[in-house]
Amino acid sequence: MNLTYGVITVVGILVAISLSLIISDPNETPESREVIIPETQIAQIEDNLNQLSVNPSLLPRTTNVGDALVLEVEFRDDDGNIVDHVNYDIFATQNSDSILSDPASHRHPGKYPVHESTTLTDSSIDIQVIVQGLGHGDDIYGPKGIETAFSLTPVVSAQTATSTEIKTADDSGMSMDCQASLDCYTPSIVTVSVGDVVTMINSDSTAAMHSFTAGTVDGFTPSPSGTFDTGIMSADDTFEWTPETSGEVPYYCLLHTWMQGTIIVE
Ligand SMILES: [Cu+2]
Repeated sequence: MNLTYGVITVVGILVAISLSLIISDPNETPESREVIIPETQIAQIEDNLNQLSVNPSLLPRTTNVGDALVLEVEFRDDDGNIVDHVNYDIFATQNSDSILSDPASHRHPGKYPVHESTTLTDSSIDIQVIVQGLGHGDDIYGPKGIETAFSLTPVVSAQTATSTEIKTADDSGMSMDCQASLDCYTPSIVTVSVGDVVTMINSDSTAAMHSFTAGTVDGFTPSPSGTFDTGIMSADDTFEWTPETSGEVPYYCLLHTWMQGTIIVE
């Protein structure tokens, strides 16, 4: 019923109701602004308010694992109308541990609390909202002690980048044997994702110099693609590359062109 909506707008401010009476009464003189609302009318208003449905809903802003839960609580009646001047308690737990406790919260139109928890783990969040009446100070009306339970599942934020290592094989600069077995680089074929970190390491125990140079080799003639190039690496030098687009990226060693590998970027 739309009557409730009109009632909501004056809840907690019964004075406002008396003002509206003044305005609507053409016989009223300025001197008699002290308007007494008939007790029956107050009782009627209180009665309406007490029957009002006040349904909380959560407006989550962040629900990420590793961050705080940040949310506000909005209230509507059964017809979907916004209910303001709501007093409420809100509590949240994770694994039975309290992560948020904001009793005696109050939502005004345009001025409302934003609740923030401690840092979230990945277990589900249990939230309890208890409506504690409408209005301010001693003028509290409407439903009290009405509990609503919510459950939220924290979101694991964007995949953390994984790191992949590619190493040069021992003796790969001295012997072409590794070419046949495709293990001059180990591993010589790796699959990674866009955004991953690929770490290239010259780990050849003979301390030979090598490179990881993107491109192809025709016979012994290299054609660098420019996608990445470590340049000549001394023993134990490392180089990091983060692929930005998907595709196959062949590479070779500048000094030993039989050394070849492929990075598959998905
Ligand atoms: Cu090499």
